[in-house]
Amino acid sequence: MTSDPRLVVISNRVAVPKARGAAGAQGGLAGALHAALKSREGLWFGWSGEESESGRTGHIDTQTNDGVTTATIDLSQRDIDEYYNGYANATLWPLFHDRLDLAEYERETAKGYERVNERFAELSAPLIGPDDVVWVHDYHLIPLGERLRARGVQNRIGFFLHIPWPPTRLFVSLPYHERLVRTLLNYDVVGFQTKEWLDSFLHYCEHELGAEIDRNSGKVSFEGRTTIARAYPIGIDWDHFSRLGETGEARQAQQRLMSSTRRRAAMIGVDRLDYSKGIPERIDGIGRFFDRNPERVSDLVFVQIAPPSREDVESYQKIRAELEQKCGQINGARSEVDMVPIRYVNRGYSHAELFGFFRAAKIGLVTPLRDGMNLVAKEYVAAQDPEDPGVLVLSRFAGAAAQLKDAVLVNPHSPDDIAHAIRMALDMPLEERKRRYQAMIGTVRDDNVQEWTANFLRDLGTA
Ligand code: ADQ
Repeated sequence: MTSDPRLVVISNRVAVPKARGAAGAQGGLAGALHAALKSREGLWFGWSGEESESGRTGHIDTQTNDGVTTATIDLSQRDIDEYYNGYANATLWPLFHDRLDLAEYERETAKGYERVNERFAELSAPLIGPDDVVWVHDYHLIPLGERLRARGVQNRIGFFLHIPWPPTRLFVSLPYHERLVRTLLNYDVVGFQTKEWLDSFLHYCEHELGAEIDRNSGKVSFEGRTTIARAYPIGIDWDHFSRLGETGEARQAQQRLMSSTRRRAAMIGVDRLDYSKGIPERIDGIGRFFDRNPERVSDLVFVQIAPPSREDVESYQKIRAELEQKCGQINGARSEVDMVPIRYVNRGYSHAELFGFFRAAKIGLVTPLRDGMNLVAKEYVAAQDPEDPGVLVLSRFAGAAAQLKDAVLVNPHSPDDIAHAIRMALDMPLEERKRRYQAMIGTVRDDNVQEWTANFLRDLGTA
């Protein structure tokens, strides 16, 4: 018997546990939360992903699966347009990933965001027991804590932001930025992926709000309330992921990739199709590598796996078209009758298959322009053979770079830098590959998702 209080997780989407890993577009959050809930017989509340009017009438669909109870509501088309495609993914997501050029500021979508947060509070508050600990996730639901407090919820409520927190000079371009941050200070604990994002948040609180900050304890005191703000770098579910290597599915996937590339080294990229992931810039880097090293075109095959996401948002349609064009250009210029240098695949794979592909790939190319953490980087390292590990090429602008300093770190905006890193990785002697792998595997194994959950919930329990 565990004496831990029950955990209530509230996030935008709720993933049915069985579907885990199968649909890549679910992103890193789903797997992480499922592991946390399973150990505490928790409740997971959020949007079903379905469109209907039933959420407006208060209908909640409840299921218990694998020790986790899910309670989901549908959203109306207007809610989806304004809250999800609108404010969350066309305002906050680009702004928080430093893409002011893509951020749309519309009053209607801002109102829709507040309305859906209010509905989440209205429908989830009655499900929260007096001793439950509540953990709210991500940029879709920043105001939810304040809305729950307004309904008299006195429980400990924590919030974790999975994406970066932008520098103050960018963040202040958001209309009503102060209102958004004030709502955050209704949580007992606010967590960020890295110290860099935490520092940006504290900078805002101190300089724009005039809050009192204690950087040692992470305490932010404002108008009589205290919130703890800290960095909790998320990790992978090591126990689950590292065992996938023993499965037939992983071995088959590994074989499939290796036999199809024959003597060529495979290089892999796995991302949701998202402009923050730097995929077109990565393709430019590969093009530059081929231009600079034409004699090595036949040494390398690049596999990019990128399932579409957020297809109703215009910027996501554009990135898809841009990528198709770039891959087509390079393949047109560099293919032979029996060889295509870039394989671009628009679908998701299971985690076991990804494990196999990662293991088969001599180079993992993870080059986001901005990323809260990036779990693919950690999964790539976890899947390597310790006796003959591949090389991780990692953007210095991913949160993961703060922990994986022994990756080959690159500036993802620079095709020359990426081209140089690819060459270095291809030529890297076994001893150096092993040394880098050994320096990274400890943090990937030990700073795992269970540790992340335990650290956050420990602070929430004592806040
Ligand atoms: P994401 O932006 O979705 O997550 P990431 O951390 O890389 O990015 O997680 C992606 C997850 O989805 C990984 O587990 C990966 O294996 C899986 N995935 C990606 N492409 C896939 C494919 N084609 N098929 C199957 N699975 C695929 C957000 C933030 C990140 C942060 C996570 C967790 O943007 O910065 O690391 O949340 O906090």
